[in-house]
Amino acid sequence: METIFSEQHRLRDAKTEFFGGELIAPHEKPSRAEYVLERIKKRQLGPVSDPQDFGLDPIHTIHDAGFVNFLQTIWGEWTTAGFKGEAMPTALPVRRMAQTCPNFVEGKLGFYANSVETSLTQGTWQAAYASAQVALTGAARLQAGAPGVFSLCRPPGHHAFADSYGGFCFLNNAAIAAQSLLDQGAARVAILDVDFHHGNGTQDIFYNREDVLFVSLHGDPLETFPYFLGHADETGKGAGEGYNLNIPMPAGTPFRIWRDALRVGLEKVRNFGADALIISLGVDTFENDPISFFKLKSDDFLTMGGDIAKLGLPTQFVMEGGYDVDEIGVNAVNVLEGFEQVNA
Ligand code: OKP
Ligand code: ZN
Repeated sequence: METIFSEQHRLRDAKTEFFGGELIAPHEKPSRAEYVLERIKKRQLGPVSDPQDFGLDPIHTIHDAGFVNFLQTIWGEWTTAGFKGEAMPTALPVRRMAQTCPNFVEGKLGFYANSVETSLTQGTWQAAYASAQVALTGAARLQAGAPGVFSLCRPPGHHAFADSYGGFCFLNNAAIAAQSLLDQGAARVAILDVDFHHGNGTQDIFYNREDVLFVSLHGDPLETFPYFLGHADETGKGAGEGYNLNIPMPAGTPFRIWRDALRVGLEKVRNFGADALIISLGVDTFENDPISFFKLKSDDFLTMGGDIAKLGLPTQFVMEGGYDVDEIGVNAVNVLEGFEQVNA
């Protein structure tokens, strides 16, 4: 399987993540992508290619123009204002508060944030832009007839909404890829999110649409990040009713139970009649992941890839989370190898 990868991911190299009342070294760091790339080379998974540059237009099909402009300009405004640390909001417009974007940088940060652990830094926009191009290039490969492709995106995307960032995410790579497949002629695209965390941004982006099915398997949002969205009764709205499926699971969930949920999700995708499948591939379901509470083992990721392959759909894997850096490479590449063993 071909991997699409951009060295520009390194430009996202924050010094701080707000965690437990402290500023810590971020979980979402450049070495994550390097571990995955190293494993791809070691296993000889296939060629590694640079992305093409599709520009801003496909990003604007998903994201609000004011939000994209904010991501491009916020670091300059923050340094001009004279702040010493990385850019983070202090006030957020929750429940019935003003929907007008403030003028001052600190207010803008609150207006466009959906969670506050994620700092904005020099280079974040460039890395997020490159990550979206990695996703778009993968989609183009499917369009050209590839049965499978891996977009090694970093930073991740599934917590980015049309007009907000958070949860280590800035641009929604999987959503941008799905829309580009539709714009190139696909009638229906399914997104299956196997990251430990609910893909709240992806759900919201497609919530009232019938041309994109969103299925997510994740930790119960009553107990874990991103909270608020990801409950089983969120099934879509208007024309999108029935095209959103959430399967939240409790702490300690082992692969045996998780795999049953996967079967339900894959059946939903099959009945939808998708032309293409995008996997939001987070491997933070791993038993040793530092911020998650599922119990998958490394071999389980091979099985997962095989189960996905049995659908027989053109499949784009888009990298999301996974934080136990020693194992993230093994686990991510196991999914891809499991997929290829069935597809071979
Ligand atoms: C991004 B992705 C835990 C706080 C969690 C944010 C996690 C973002 C995960 N106490 N902080 O879905 O892997
Ligand atoms: Zn995650």
